[in-house]
Amino acid sequence: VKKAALAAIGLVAAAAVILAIVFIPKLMNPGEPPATTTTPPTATQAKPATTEPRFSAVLTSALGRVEVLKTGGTWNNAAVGTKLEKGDTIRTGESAAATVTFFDGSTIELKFATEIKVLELQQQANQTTITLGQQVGQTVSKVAQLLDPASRYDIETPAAFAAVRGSDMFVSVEKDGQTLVGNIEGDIRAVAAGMEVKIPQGMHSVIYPGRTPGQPRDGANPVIYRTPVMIDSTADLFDKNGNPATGAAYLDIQKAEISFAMTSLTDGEFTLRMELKEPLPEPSNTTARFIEWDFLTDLDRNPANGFQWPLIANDMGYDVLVQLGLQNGKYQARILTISSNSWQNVEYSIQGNTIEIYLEVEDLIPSLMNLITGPADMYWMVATRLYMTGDADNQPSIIDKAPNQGHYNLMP
Ligand SMILES: [Ca+2]
Ligand SMILES: [Ca+2]
Ligand SMILES: [Ca+2]
Repeated sequence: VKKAALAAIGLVAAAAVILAIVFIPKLMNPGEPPATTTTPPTATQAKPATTEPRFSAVLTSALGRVEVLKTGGTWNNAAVGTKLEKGDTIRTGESAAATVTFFDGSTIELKFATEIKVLELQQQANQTTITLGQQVGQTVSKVAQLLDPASRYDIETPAAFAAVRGSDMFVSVEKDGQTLVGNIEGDIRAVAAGMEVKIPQGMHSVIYPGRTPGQPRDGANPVIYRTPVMIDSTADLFDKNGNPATGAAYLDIQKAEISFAMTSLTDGEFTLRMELKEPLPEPSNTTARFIEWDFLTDLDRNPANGFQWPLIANDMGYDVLVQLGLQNGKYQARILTISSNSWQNVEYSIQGNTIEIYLEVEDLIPSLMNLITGPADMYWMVATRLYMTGDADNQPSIIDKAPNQGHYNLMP
């Protein structure tokens, strides 16, 4: 209520400034007759103030380059006090920030290089509707206590629909549409591909375009480091001698990506993601002795340390292998630390053709921590291997890897 009252005062103040600008010439020249016109004003020309949309939004803080695009217009610099209506778009420059305050007292803070469009601003009785489209960038929404349970404050992104019901929400949209919705406080939901996920306070969900929301993970507004999305041409399977081979499409890597959600200077979580050409097999649906989907990392960027296997690991000496394995009718995800030859189970999910494995920073074994100078320093790649028999030489029968040469940096 207090928030709303303050915003209302802000709105009135902003309106007063606008009115003052409009009426100052008249006040300064009280005796001057009205401007001469050759035609009398028509009904369409005369626009009484009462037809102004009541349910607007105002730019209440602006730092650096902030621009507004009015419906049918062009981008113009926007100053504090600029009014936004349904259909308007606002964006911030590379080192800019802005805050928009809505008629009900809710605010949205735009961080740098962020663009949002006002899709809906409405109020009927106590029921308010605010819908924003967030194309790119990062925002924090602080939503006024919604009086009516039917009230809505929603943000649409290229990948998802994020809903707040009286709380603080973080939304981050990357250039490819990948969306992160974080719950700073209160009741936050992410909806995508027909599925709604409630995000607990202090957690976030990542939504890839065209996918359902990812399960909530730690951190309301983590800093995300990502590798580029690795695109691996399909039908590029090979055998233990490196010759082209054919095999099930669930061995054929299509895409992969490693991301690190940093929640504090000393904590965070890795998400290792791999998309195959077809859904992973039912455990009973394979005659292979063993199948693995691997994520390999060279923590110290030193090919001389760790495991070298150019057929699988290209130019890396990998220090950690993270593996989803299928053996004896059972899936299991594990992490292998090469230096100590120790295995440890980790959390994973399989959704159709997509594998995700989740690693906490502490999973990377404290003894290895001194190898890591920061997430930006890690080299990654992915591989699949199928073993038909317990070959004496333990060579996989079918392999794919991405990239086919070299490796990916977590942060370029
Ligand atoms: Ca492939
Ligand atoms: Ca190494
Ligand atoms: Ca490949």
